[in-house]
Amino acid sequence: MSIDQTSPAPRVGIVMGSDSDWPVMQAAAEACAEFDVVTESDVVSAHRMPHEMLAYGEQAADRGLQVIIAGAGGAAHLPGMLAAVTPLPVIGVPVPLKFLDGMDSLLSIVQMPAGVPVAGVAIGNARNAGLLAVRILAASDPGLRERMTRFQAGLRDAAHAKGEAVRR
Ligand code: RP5
Repeated sequence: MSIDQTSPAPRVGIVMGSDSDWPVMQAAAEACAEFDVVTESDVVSAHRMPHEMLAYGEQAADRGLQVIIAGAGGAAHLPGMLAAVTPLPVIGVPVPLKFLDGMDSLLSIVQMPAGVPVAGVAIGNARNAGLLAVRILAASDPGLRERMTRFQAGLRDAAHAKGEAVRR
């Protein structure tokens, strides 16, 4: 296998419990790509491949990752278990499944014990997870912070424009 030494190392790891989560989770990768933040994506199931999942979390920081985004549906233990073995910030994405509308996943992700934080976004809102990862990186990256500030100005302008449409 040849290694492409020209491609920048990923700063954000995006993992999920199953490939069935990808239609939701790809929005996180797309949000990071809007800011030219390099990501890697993979399936790392807490329940079906627990040893690989622990290895991923244990090695993530040493591999150069700075933030982990973890999505799962149902009994969504992946974000919390990764947070247990990495010092990196972990953002959990509750993926809605056929039953319970993602409430099970949301509660699994946010009800973490004191000392082991996982940041949470709304059910299915992987885009916000990507944007939060960019903000975390931007705290120590002035160029990225400037781009995030411009992005926020765009949101403000869009909201103003919506007001124009209804203002009387
Ligand atoms: C969870 O089980 C996964 O994160 C996924 O949301 C769900 C269903 O997985 P599949 O049966 O589609 O592989 O662990």
